[in-house]
Amino acid sequence: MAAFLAVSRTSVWKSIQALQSDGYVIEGSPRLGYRLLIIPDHLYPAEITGNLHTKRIAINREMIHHYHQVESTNTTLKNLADKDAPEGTIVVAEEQIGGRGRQGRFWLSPPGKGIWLSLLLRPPLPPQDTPVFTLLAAAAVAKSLKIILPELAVGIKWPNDLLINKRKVCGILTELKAEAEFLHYLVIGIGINVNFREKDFTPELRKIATSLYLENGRKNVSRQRLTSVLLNELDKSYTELLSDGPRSIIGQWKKDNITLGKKVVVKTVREAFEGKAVDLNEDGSLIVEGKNGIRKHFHAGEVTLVPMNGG
Ligand code: BT5
Repeated sequence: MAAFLAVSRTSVWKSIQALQSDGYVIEGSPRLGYRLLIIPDHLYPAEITGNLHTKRIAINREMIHHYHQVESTNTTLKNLADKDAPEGTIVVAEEQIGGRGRQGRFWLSPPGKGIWLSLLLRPPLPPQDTPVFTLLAAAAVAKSLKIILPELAVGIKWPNDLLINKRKVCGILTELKAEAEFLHYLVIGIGINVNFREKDFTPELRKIATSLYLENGRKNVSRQRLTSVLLNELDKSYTELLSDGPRSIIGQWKKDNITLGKKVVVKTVREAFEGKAVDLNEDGSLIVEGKNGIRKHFHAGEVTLVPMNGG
């Protein structure tokens, strides 16, 4: 190995030690060499980039920043963005100790159990065009899950939840830095519960959340594979959005959504509006028709699906 790589034996040994301390199981035998037995399911850049064919996102290893623990991948990435990190930069972490949902709510992110990932984009669009990016991310996650686990029925609840069997498996938090007319950058944070066991959830979350492991007949799902597939899908959708506008994103979102056609209550800071979710507008807003036939467009809010006929 040393001869092949034109390095010293000591440097091979040091690298092997470093890999072992990162969780790689490597067997060594004198005069024969080393054998790689187990690759840990950590989201190391080297394990992800090999399967990428992206044009904008994570186009080289340096654009994937991996951490064992952060407060929040969104916060870490915003700091990098403020220091001019390029579009397509990714932050992934094994664990978040201050994972965030919308409006400062918490997002449970235990070590090694999920994908806690943030993506930096700098689209040449005005700030008011950004809500569609949450839909883009939700549709990309839904597509990726279909590729990896085709038997699971994943549905998108407007705007940012992915549900399986009515329980939340993924949430998305899009944050931006902008002036009135100018968007500096967007950070799209995606959290997917991958290999959570029941005990990994808090008692409250156990009732409303789920994981791919739990829905997949209690089989572990490779976080590395899912991350690569997701980055490829995000890249494809983003490229499409830049060249053709939001139409195809809206179309994909509609295909996988479980909101349209349902009775809903949309809670905003101003009101709780009840009606039927009738359509999704090109700008990503949800159109809800109230009892009196009045249609309202919602750009933000909390949707509760109201069971119809006890269903
Ligand atoms: C979200 O907020 O759903 C957005 C979650 C975004 C998380 C990602 S992880 C990477 C990036 N870095 C971050 O710090 N955040 C992003 P919201 O719709 O407000 O939902 C929050 C609510 O979901 C909480 O109040 C809990 O009830 C519930 N919740 C918390 N952790 C959960 C989990 N792991 N799975 C399912 N539900 C959870």
